[in-house]
Amino acid sequence: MHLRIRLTCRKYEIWALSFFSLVTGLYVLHFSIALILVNKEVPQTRGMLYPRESETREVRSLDGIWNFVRSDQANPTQGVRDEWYAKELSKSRPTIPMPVPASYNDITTDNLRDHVGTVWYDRKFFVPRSWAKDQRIWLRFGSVHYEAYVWINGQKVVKHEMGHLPFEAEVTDLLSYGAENRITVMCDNALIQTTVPQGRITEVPNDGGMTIVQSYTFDFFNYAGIHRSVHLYTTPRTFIEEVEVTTNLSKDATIGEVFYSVSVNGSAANEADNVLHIQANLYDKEGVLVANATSDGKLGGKLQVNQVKPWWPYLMHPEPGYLYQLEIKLLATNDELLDVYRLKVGVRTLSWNSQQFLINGKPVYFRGFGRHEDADIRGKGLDNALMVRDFNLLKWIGANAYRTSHYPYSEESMQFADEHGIMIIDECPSVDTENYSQELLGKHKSSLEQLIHRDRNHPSVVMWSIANEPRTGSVGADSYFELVANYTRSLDKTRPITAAIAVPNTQDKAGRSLDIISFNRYNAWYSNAGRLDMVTQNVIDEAVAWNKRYNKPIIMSEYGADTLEGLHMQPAYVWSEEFQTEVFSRHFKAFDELRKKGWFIGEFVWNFADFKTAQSYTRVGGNKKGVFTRARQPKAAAHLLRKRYFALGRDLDQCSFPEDLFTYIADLIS
Ligand code: GCB
Repeated sequence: MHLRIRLTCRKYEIWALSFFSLVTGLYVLHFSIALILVNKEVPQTRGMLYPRESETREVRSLDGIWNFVRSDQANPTQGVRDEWYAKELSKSRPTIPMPVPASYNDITTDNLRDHVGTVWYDRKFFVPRSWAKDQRIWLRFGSVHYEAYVWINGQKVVKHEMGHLPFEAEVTDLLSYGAENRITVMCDNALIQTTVPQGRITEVPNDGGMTIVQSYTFDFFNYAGIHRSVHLYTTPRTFIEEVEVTTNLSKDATIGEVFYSVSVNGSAANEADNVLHIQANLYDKEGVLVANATSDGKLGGKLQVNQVKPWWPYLMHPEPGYLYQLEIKLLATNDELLDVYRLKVGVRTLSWNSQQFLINGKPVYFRGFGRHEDADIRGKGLDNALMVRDFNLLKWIGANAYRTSHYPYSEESMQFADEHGIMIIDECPSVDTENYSQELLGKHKSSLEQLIHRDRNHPSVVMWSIANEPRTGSVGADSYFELVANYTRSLDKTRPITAAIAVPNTQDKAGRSLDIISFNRYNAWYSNAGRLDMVTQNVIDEAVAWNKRYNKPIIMSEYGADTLEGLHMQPAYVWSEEFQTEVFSRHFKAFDELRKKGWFIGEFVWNFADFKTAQSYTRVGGNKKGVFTRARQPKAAAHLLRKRYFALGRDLDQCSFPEDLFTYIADLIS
């Protein structure tokens, strides 16, 4: 096994000077000042359908309490050299209990929080005898941050680099059937200049000698561990490995089309006399069959839905988030049923031009949030209670969108967004990207490939965000982002591409490669702190400048102010609830001016809720720019924002007001 030992920072190769661009059959070479980037192929994801039971599939969760060991920081590869995976972890080191899924950082009372390097998990589980018959067994992780190495019964299974994205491997031949098995996972949280996101590892003196320190410029805590569920699932020998769905609507939105394409894995797919085919059935919410089709051997086709109910965002239609169920049956030549997989499908179209972004032909105005997957104790661990609470709050406040800042969120939350009509700007884990290099480019592209592969069928996903606050003014940014954007487009042409940019528009080199420009700016906070009189015109001027430069739709993807709940100061003063409320209000004024111009298409508050960051003197227990506290209770500004989001909903989308939107003050008629 090749293990990255990253106790010292790697050296970066800055390549020769040139302005030459060459296209060959395989490569596109981009040469710019001091950096040459080669557009190499990246590995393509296969399979990874969300684990779902059906008459041909079983799913088992391995979530629960696992055993846990942290490696010695100065000796992160010891466990591999000493083969800790060959037997129970407790035979090599004392173990502690660790919940899965959860970040490990905030579970114990010691300094595990700041551990850098590898940690180990293991647990035992039974595999039933019945699974031995004519099936294949897959082991799937929803996400491990950052890098994972997995063994079953001491045998190497899979290695995966990149947090927040699923990976899986077949374990059919590694399991003992009707017997106990052991799974071992080593997880490495170290971030360096060629990981996504980037970080730095340095060795510095401390009171005990030398210690290893992880630093990063992004503004959220580098939580680590097995963050999402671990599943074992069965498939038949020949099974549905991939399903890709796209949809279309007739001009009058009465007829829907669902295009499906299926890939199959298994020996039956290669038998000359066995032409596999697909029976595709589409059911509405009541379970009524509304369309069906049988494919030829190409395993793809089209379903036509008359009197279709399109997928609409929340508050844009009385019945938002309408989903059909697509049933895919894989059949052999003799119509023998080989496999069944079902998924939800929303029928909608997306389109965009230099002014607008449209869904089902109707212009969209985004009113939303930047968010984090973050909570006390469990960190970034999947938590259904928190997820459902967050969606209740999103709907209470009248939001119709959020950006998955600054990494892909759980698959469960993507499904929830589909159901509730919340639009998602789906962001890959590239945040604060700098020091562009060939290796980084490969990883960045791979993160987008994995993200698009995972999320391409979600109607809620309306845009890809290829980065947050990259240093797009620096050398190499132009060709780097052109390559990243073009690669993203080559994977999905149905959605526009954006990035949340923070450099001044005069310095930016990435906007030309995007379809929609998003910018982050903290007027009255990081610039002109406390000056509420310096917000509105600055926001207007900057948005206008971005539009003028690129002639593309503009979104303000972040604005806000840190706010300590319960701190009140009149007149408004930084950190008080009054100040956050005022900052929002000054932005609203700017947004309303900008909306009149026709190309300003959305406002996203930073942040939905308070969240944890690395320790610094600018952060009091974390970033406090939440409209909700970390415990998901509203600050004063939440009530103001709610009135605005519903007012926009009524003005633009003719939604009705909730009864409790305005508190009774006086009977003004009498
Ligand atoms: C930003 C970043 C976000 C930070 C935020 C802040 O521009 O995109 O990750 O948390 O500023 O509050 O500083």
